[in-house]
Amino acid sequence: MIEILKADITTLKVDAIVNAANNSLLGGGGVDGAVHRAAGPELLEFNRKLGGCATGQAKLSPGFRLAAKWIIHTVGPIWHGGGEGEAELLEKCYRNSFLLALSQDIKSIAFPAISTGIYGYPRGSAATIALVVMRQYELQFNRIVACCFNAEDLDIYYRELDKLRQ
Ligand code: AR6
Repeated sequence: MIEILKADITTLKVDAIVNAANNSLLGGGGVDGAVHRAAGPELLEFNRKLGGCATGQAKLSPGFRLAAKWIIHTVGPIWHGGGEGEAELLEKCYRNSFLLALSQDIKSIAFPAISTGIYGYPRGSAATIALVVMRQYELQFNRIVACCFNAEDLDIYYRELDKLRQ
């Protein structure tokens, strides 16, 4: 079941939260900064051993001080106007996060709106990609949360989900 929520993703009680990270996996601003602050310094220490992450791929760490047991770090594409494979890469972020979750027996998972902050991906088309992939994995999870950080994103997700269900 897909749930659209307005929340700080670091507060969610799910098996795994997804982090919109960068290629270093060593922290940054936005949701990544919030995840590192909430998980504690053990996360940075752990991630140093992961050797970074390519755009569109996903890597796993423990949740450390989070309520979530796991963090799936994925790296979204930087928006360059849409002609550089951004949509395919964003889709891969969602798909590879789900595949990693399935390999760990994760049953509940929350995603932020990957790439739509500092990386500049247009929010509407990013929400469509997110929801299309979420619907493909819906039956394999107890709970899939689309975690919006503001009211505008919440409206966009509800609208896009309605469109997909028509
Ligand atoms: N909970 C849920 N969503 C959040 C939170 C939060 N605590 N904080 C921000 N968002 P961004 P990106 C939303 O910029 O575009 C970092 O520096 C935010 O409103 O966090 O993928 C990384 O290290 C937006 O809708 O990620 C990378 O360098 C969404 O999360 C770069 O930013 C994604 O915004 C990644 O950029």
